[in-house]
Amino acid sequence: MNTERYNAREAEPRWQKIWDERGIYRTRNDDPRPKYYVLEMFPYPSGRIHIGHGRNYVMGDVVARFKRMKGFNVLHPMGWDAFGLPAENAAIERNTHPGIWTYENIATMREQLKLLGLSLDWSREIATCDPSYYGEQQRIFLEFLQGGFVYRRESEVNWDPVDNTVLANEQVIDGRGWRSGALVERRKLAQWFFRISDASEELLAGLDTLERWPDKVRLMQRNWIGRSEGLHVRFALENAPAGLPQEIKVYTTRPDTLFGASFLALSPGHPLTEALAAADPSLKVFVEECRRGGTSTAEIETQEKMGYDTGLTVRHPLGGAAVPVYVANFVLMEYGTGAIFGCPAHDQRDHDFARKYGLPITPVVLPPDVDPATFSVADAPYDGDGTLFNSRFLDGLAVPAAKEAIALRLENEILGNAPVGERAVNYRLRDWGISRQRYWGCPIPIIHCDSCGPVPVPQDQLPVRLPEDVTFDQPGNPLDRHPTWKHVDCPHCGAPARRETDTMDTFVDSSWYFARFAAEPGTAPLQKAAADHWLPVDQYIGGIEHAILHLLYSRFFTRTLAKIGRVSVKEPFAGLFTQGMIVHETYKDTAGKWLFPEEVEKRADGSAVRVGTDEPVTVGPPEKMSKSKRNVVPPEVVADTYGVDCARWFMLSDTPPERDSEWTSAGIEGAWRFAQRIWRMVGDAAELTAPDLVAPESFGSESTSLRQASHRLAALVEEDVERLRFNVAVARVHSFTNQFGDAIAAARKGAAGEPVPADLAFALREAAQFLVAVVAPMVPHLAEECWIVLGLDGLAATASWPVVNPALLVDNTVTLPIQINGKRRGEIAVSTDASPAEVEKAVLALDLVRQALDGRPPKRIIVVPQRIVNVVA
Ligand code: ANZ
Ligand code: ZN
Repeated sequence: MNTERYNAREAEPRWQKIWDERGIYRTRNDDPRPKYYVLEMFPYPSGRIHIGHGRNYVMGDVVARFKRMKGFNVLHPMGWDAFGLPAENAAIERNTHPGIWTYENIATMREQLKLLGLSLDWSREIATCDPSYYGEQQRIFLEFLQGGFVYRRESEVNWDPVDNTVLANEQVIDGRGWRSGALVERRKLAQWFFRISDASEELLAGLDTLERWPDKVRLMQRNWIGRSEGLHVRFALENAPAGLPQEIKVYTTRPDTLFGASFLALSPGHPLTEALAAADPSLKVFVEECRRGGTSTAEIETQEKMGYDTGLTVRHPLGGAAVPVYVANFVLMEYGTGAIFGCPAHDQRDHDFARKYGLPITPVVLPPDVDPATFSVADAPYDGDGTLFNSRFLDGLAVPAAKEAIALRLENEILGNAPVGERAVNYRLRDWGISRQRYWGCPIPIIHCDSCGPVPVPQDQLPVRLPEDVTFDQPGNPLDRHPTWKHVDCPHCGAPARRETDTMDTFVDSSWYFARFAAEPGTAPLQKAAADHWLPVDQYIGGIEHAILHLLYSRFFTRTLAKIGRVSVKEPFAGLFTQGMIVHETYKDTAGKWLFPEEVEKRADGSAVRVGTDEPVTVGPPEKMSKSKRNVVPPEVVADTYGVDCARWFMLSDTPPERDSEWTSAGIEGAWRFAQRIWRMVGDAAELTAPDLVAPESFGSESTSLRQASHRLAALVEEDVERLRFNVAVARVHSFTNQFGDAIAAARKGAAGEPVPADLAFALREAAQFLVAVVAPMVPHLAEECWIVLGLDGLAATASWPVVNPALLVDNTVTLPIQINGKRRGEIAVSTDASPAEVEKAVLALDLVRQALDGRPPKRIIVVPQRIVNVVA
């Protein structure tokens, strides 16, 4: 018996060192085994990690270790999403360079991740701020540019008029600059864009092939791409000044509501608005007012509706009253045609607008089973299905039929020499603006020349490196202020020119890193053969917060890389899993200050106090672990107490992995007790049996049922891990240990000095080995220790998954009651396919039957197959 308790603190670093020295997690591309690529979304090096960050890495690690045991050549790499704004903010605060802060954090977090015992191939580690990485990204950018996937145009940015600088969306807080507090304005700036909107249809269609993605994520992407089918409708202007366009084209998805139209609205950025504003100073003021406030969609959508009556009117295309034309702040220039017709009775925004400006609200869709005489939309619009009314030839039609009827009619109506209506498909997805007016990012490799325009930096001058000698003592982009960096000669004509001082959105950095990991370390960052070998990622794991942007950009990037011949695969992630968060109670002292869990002591009566005092602590409900609320547990603390295996086990237990899970000290203690239990049982089995047992000829029912349990455990946990149902796998291990424990106790009792019967000994050994192998992906350090106790060769980390005997998976015994002279006397377990003669023989051999017969043959014996055995004595 293992009399010593399992000492995780001593064992864990020792095994980590051994794994490291033997390089067992180092992956080679030329390994002939089938490949398996498991990846967790790489972290942003923001400082330190806490145990809440660890859950997805541990899940990925279980998969990686399991797949290795199943004979795959597993790629499980790690890197750093290292560019971004927080590093610049830290640089400002601490007066250092963003790179210093970033690399310090990387060093800390790397050690912390190593503490978790993750089976990562650290030789492939990358940081996106490394010039070898971002240099390749600059090459890709230029290839995209050449392929027509990148262009430059004017677009709005958040402008801080006090600091005279562009702000990122996250630097606009309640419409004000985060440092100056000034009201933010929108300004136009020439910026670079990726043509992701051209890929809308294929990105949408591709979602259907991603069968191992959560439905929820696919739906979110579908909504984000936002395909809609509608109609372009042209309205003739009645009183437009000469020299201006004489019509307005709108996009609508509800052409059925055309007879309820009570106004048209143009976007403030619409060309007609701009033309009108040139001659109308108050319209100009209005447009400027609309420009105020940030550029984020959320901000635009929550703004109060504002309109400006242009005095223009249009004719309704099917006759009727003239309709006024407004400029309205809620109409986006970047969607549809930048102009709409408003139907206040059936749309909330139009309703708000009509109420504010006193426009008519005419209902044209009647809900089912509602009396038109009492139906009112005065207080709220109705946007559901129904039947058309107040709509001439559409009256009586259901909404879908009415859409079709009016589309047909308008397609045949002529204005000028073109149809009034034309069917159109629109996507919400906008092109991806990648220009950022920041230092800590990948420089856009372009040189601006007054005569040649934007010129690509020649290949042999890549990478364009960030200058090291920059200052953050003034607002704005240090690249722009740098005395020499941007001044270069034009690669075309040699005239003095300027470097592009914008850097790329950091989402670009994370859009191809999974392809970088495919290349062996020290080689070119993006290699077709390597990428084609490893991609797609078989299992990608990360937070739901990346359901849209990161995953969509990566899909677009991969498809575009395929189009320019850099990779063959189109979809980067074949399987996706979005894990839940780890939550923890929060604690506050009497002054309302947040406390760390280790500063709090729970009393038996349920109250909480500050450690070593009587000062009461207020306990708040579990919330996402976060530094700001101090409800975090550092991995070091766990490693020094229970060991990280217990943390790993606890993270995988109880809660389904997609749901949030609460970290409690009771939970981690439970994991610790469980680790000790496995340790004891494995020790017991080792003590009761000899290593290298040979399978006996036959097995009794006791040993057979233990063997069945062992084989079933391996088969079921395999299925659970394949489906990432870690909590179910853990529950199966628990129930197996109950049966295993009973078998050990029975063997111990029966033994009393005698050796354990050969069949049971074999089954006990097998059970111990199966148990250790099955838990090895989850508690890898403990597994190594048990491996030694069992006298097994090599490392648990490089062992194979147990070979399951399918014959032991079918439960092929049946228990038959035995009646003697009509009275139930006992039972017998027989094979389900035993013949009646075999059953008869087995029954007659039983002690209880022999005693009842007392040496005489039975008068009669009746075997009812699968049911009962009757003996007449
Ligand atoms: C008339 C109408 C009546 C509309 C009604 C809706 C309800 P989706 O489905 O997302 O494509 N729209 C069109 N272009 C717009 C723009 N640039 N800015 C703001 N709104 C715009 O939305 C299409 C609907 O959004 C269109 O259908 C249009 O309003 C509005 F009872 O036309 B609808
Ligand atoms: Zn030039």
